[in-house]
Amino acid sequence: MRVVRATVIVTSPGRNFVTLKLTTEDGITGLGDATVNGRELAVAAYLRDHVCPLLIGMDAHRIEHIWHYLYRGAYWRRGPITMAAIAAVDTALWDIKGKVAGLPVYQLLGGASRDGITVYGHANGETVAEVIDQVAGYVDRGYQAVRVQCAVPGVAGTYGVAKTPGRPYEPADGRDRPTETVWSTERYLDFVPGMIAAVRNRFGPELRLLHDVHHRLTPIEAARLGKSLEPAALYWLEDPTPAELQDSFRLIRRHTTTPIAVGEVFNTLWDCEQLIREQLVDFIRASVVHAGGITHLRRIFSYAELYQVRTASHGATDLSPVCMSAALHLDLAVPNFGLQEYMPHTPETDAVFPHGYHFADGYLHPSEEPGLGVEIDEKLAARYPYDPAYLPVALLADGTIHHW
Ligand code: GCO
Ligand code: MG
Repeated sequence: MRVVRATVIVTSPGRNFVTLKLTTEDGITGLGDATVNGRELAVAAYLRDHVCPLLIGMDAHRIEHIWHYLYRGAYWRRGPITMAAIAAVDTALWDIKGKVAGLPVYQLLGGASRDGITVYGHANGETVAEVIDQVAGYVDRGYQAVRVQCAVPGVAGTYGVAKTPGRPYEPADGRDRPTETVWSTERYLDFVPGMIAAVRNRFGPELRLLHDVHHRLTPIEAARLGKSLEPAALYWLEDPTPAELQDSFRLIRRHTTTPIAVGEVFNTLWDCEQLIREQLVDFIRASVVHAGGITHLRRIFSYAELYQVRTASHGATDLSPVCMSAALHLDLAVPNFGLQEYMPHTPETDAVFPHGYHFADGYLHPSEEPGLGVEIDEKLAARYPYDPAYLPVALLADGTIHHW
């Protein structure tokens, strides 16, 4: 079953998405997400110029072989751009295989290991009272897990807090260059434990509470934060420190039992091999689009399973509904599923990517359609041309560029 067409679709229904569409000789199509927030056109070019031409004539059934052709065969391995491109090909091929088999992809991965996917929502606000209101809204809608972020007093433009209540907080919005925000570790560390304690006191012990640091602390600062958050019994503390140096998590571990989640910027197993093997983290947040597709993410999750590390895929709105759909099929099948991030897309995005996954009673459920159960309305997509946008940068008061 030969691939006869490979097209890259860039569309911006509120934010930019890059989608690969593969078509086989018998007219079956498959979709893959290739979006890298703020660097979208780099992946589009990598796909169009270097990958799509190679796919024409290949047997669409040989998913594992094609993965290695693009990875081992390329000499230049790893990195977000390469791995997002490979991910898109891989995801589209699983979609095609599911359609040919007449089965939803999770059935091809071994079938359902659970009845639904537990997801967490994002509560954020300018004040603790606003955050508490938002958490209450999620609890009312049946969520069992909520991430809490609050503007830090005296830190203008705290990342993770929506500018327009109710809209996703993170569309990259720097059009010509990144917006500049200010970061203060001192104010942050002073404020966050009290904010989270207030949420915990209001909602009791059962609700799973999460908090994302976005890599802003040094290892010892992260250790201090983890320790101070122990009474609040967080479900996880996310990205406490940049993870290039995997050893730094040993230091955090030495000081705190607060569970740690990392990995949304990881691209392969090699980015987290030590973190998992030494049990330095509790949740692995790698995603289908940024970690080489279903094939490679499944490998990461299987490795994590050996060490009792659970899955927690990134699911922000810059990952398209194609990626969300693929994540849900994998989440349903793997034995060591932990939690899935879920930020609903805007209605404009949902209209461009009609999909069958849906939220009910605190769980997300993948579509039962053959394949991934998500399509792209190309006519509608064409009405939303690429719109340049950058994520913000954070600076210290003296102008030093701080970590993402
Ligand atoms: C999350 C992430 C997002 C990212 C965004 C970057 O946990 O959802 O940290 O907030 O910053 O997806 O593109
Ligand atoms: Mg995060």
